[in-house]
Amino acid sequence: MKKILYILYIFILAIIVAFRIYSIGHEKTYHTAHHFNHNELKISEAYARAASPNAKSGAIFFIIENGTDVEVLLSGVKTDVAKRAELHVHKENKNGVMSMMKIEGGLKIAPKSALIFKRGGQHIMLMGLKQSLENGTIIPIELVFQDKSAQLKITVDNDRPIEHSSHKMSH
Ligand SMILES: [Cu+2]
Repeated sequence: MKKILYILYIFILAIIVAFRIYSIGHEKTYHTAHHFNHNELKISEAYARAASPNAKSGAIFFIIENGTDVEVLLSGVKTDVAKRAELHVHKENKNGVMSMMKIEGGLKIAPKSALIFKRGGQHIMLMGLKQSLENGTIIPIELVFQDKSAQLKITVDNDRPIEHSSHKMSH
């Protein structure tokens, strides 16, 4: 009888250990897949560009990840390098012509998710540039959220190729 209890005890212990190992493996997969810093907003792959050295407007692109558990509203952008900075999106009208328009009311970023600002998609538009956007120039911008703001320094990279749609979040 004692022997049976002993075997049962070992058996239960083995199940607990096996489950623990499984959980650890599972957790790891989750973290790698999401690549979030917990409770943070993260900006990556940021760059600015202009169509030509004399252009009066330019644009900024990046990926913004919301690692927090709450929805975040990106309500606007401030910068000293242009008269105006707006959140823009490219949209196709009913005649099939692509044009840009201002995103009214800001952009919501769901918890544990990301928004990609890219060429031909959402971008930050710089209108009325006060300086030319030469490669390597660093532009200070401020992203404005509901209750906080983030100061960023964005490098101009006019030679950056257009992002592929298969862009992966991990880097
Ligand atoms: Cu635009």
